[in-house]
Amino acid sequence: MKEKLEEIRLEAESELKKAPDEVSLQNVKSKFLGRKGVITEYLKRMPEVPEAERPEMGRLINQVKSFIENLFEKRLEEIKEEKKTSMLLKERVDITLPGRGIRIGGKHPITQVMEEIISIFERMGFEVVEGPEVELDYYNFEALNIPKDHPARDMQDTFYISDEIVLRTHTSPVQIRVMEKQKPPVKVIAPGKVYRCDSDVSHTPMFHQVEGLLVDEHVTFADLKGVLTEFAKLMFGANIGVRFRPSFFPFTEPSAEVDIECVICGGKGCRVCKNSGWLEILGCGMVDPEVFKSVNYDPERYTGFAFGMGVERIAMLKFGINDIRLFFENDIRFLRQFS
Ligand code: 2NL
Repeated sequence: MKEKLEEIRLEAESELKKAPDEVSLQNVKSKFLGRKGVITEYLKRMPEVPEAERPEMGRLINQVKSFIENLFEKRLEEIKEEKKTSMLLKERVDITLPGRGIRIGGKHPITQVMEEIISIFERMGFEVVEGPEVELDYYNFEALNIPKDHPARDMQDTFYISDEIVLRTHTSPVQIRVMEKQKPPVKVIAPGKVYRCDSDVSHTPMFHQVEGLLVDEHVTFADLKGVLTEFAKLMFGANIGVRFRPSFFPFTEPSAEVDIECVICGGKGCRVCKNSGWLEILGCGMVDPEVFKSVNYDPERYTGFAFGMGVERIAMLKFGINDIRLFFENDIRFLRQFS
């Protein structure tokens, strides 16, 4: 009996030590100590043992029982530890690998060019002014000497909100509002969104404009030429050729358009400049006396010059882009090239 118990103890020891996981360990324990376990069977059969031997027998059985229980607990701890170690190995993170990095966004090319234009005129002493995009017909047309039958007021170009209210077609109305409130000297630029009912490779229903206005006593066309030549050279490089070409606007007299030497062919003639060697960048002129009359400025005392340019057009020339719609599609592959 004693020998048999020792055999059982050795068998239990070897099986417990070999158990690879919690479930099989539990099964080994049940096999020896469970309700139908080997040790339990021994305890049940105690009455068969001669009375004198029972205390000794009970002691031996309990010894084997607590041996198995202890070994079970020890092995259970081991298995848990093994499990933890293998989890840690499996989930190991190589902290020496370089990180993925965060992609920092950039300013939209139109914003960049807009800010560059504004910065050039600010350095020359112009002040930035803003105004409403939904504007009265009076400020957008009437005060600028654009009569009711002028083609620029055509239903085709202007978004009408009602008879008297429009989406501004240029930022000039901002400058009319400034002149209404303030007497000369005036030296402002008006950047912002403008709207025209037009859409193709070079026109979008909304685009950006920067207009400028300088009014004082003794302002001449030479001042206009000096300021705008300087602007063209700061924007497109000190060596760029610049020319002033006569033009017409209802709100300026005389009027001109400013061209720069073609940035693509250098003036030789190409597809972009339509073989002329020149590219138009802005329109300008001396403020028409009719405009001064509508803001109660004395046209005998004051003169001034004004100009206007499309930001998308400047950006297209600067970056060599041939389709204005790219600015509005927000394709990340296009935009990334500017950040
Ligand atoms: C262009 C031409 C121009 C003006 C805008 C202006 C404003 C006032 C009075 C007189 Cl308040 N003129 N603005 C003058 C000449 C040309 O813009 O091609 N813009 C994209």
